[in-house]
Amino acid sequence: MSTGRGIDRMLAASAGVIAAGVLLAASELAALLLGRAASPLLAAGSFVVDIVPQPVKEFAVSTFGSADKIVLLASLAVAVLIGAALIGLLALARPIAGAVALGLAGGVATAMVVTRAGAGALDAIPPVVGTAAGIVVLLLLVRRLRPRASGSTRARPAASHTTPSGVDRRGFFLIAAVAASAAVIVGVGSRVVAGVTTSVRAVRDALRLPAPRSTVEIPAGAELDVPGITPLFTPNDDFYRVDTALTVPEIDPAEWRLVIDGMVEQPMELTFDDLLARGLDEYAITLTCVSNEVGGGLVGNARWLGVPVRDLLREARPAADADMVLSRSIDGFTASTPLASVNDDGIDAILAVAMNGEPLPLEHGFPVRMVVPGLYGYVSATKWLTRLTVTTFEADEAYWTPRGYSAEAPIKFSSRVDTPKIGKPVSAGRIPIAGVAWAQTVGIERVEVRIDDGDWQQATLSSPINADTWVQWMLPWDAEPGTHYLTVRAVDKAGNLQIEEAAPIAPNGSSGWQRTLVSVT
Ligand SMILES: Nc1nc2c(c(=O)[nH]1)N[C@H]1C(S)=C(S)[C@@H](COP(=O)(O)O)O[C@H]1N2
Ligand SMILES: [Mo]
Repeated sequence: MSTGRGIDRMLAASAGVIAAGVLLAASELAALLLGRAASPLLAAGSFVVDIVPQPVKEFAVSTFGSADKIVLLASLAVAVLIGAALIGLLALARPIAGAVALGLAGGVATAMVVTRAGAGALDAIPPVVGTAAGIVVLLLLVRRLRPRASGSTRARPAASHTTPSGVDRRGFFLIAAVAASAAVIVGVGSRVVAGVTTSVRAVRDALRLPAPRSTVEIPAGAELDVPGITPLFTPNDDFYRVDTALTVPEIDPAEWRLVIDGMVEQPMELTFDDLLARGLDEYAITLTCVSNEVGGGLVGNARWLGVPVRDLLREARPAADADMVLSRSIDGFTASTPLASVNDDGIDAILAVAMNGEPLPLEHGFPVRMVVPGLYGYVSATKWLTRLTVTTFEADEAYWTPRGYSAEAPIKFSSRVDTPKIGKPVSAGRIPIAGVAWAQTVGIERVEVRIDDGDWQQATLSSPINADTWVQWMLPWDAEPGTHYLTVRAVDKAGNLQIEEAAPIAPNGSSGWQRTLVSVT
């Protein structure tokens, strides 16, 4: 009977997998009925995102790029599959032990769900209900695979549908088929229904923002006419996205609240309409990620509609010894911004509601995010903003601070070559070398390019919109056949030369001059 037992083991493993599927599907259904967004798998994924050490996270981003979240979820799914199969095998040998193991797994999932930011005790119900359903299905299935003692009290039907060992495979297949299809239908169905009924995307599409009181004036010559150069404004669909959110938070503006609290004389709470009623102005600000390598693409420029944070803080009246604003996202992410940066009359730190002429895309923080010129995104640009807590750097720290990044991080100004493209040969003759350079809050004074070991040549700059946005630069080049090194560096309006020494992105941003190899044919 060894092959028969081998088959039963495989079936037991699949029983574990089906039970896990039932667990997940039943939690989705319970979450839908209760109006909760508790998906145990996503909660587990978010938990992993928060606990993995920084080098692993960097490895994931550099290896899988923006597919890192999909890779994470796929790996989790594989881990769940393996774990579920093992539980099935255990249940075949000892049903109670299998049930306990599944119960423990469900308990861990429940813990992950209820410890997510913004979760409450009610969020425990879906995974608990799901776990109970999974255990019932597991026991029903493995029972069919266990040989019965001859002294069984239950009458056995004629041997036609049981194997000689007394194993009821036909009953197993029947229950397995019903449970598996129910899990798929209920699980997928609940997700779809939840997606339709809570579609914040539709709310966003229908949202009409009031016209701004002022718009950014774009000077003549703000955009150079060079094929292959980065456009002056980055279209929303091309704008880089960096965050720790496994699924994009969906916040209905009608339910959005901003709490301003901490070391303030007058704590405040604002609705979305309260914020809009203050009047919107337009700002052009270039956003940069601390993870941007020299020459990299984690930088983008947009026109934002928003309200200055300083106006709100003026009403809240921060205490004299406060020195930080801890901004918090609905998903628990936090950023520590120096109070001085958001209070400074010369720095347009804003709460933004629109990006390039439309409400913020969900991925970029709908309905409200922060944008602060001159600071890396992780210390300033909180998306899905819900709270501003006035505090001190001594008393509080933000999401990335214990994970290897500086608590304060002004952007290191930099310059980048966009064309000729790296690794793409160009034909000999007169061609433009061009790119962008940024030094938010200060402005770019000049950009210089060196070809091979030649002299530094001054590039032509586009007319800057303001000091907070990047400028485009270009230099015509008589390219001769062969391979050539192009090096670019910038000087800011304060007279500082871009840092030559190469630095990694941690703890406070990369530095160095971009040097690219071009082959001319
Ligand atoms: N809620 C939330 N906001 C966040 C982050 C995040 O992980 N969660 N990441 C920050 C980082 S590191 C950057 S660089 C910017 C990126 O903004 P973008 O995705 O709109 O380009 O958002 C910031 N705001
Ligand atoms: Mo970032």
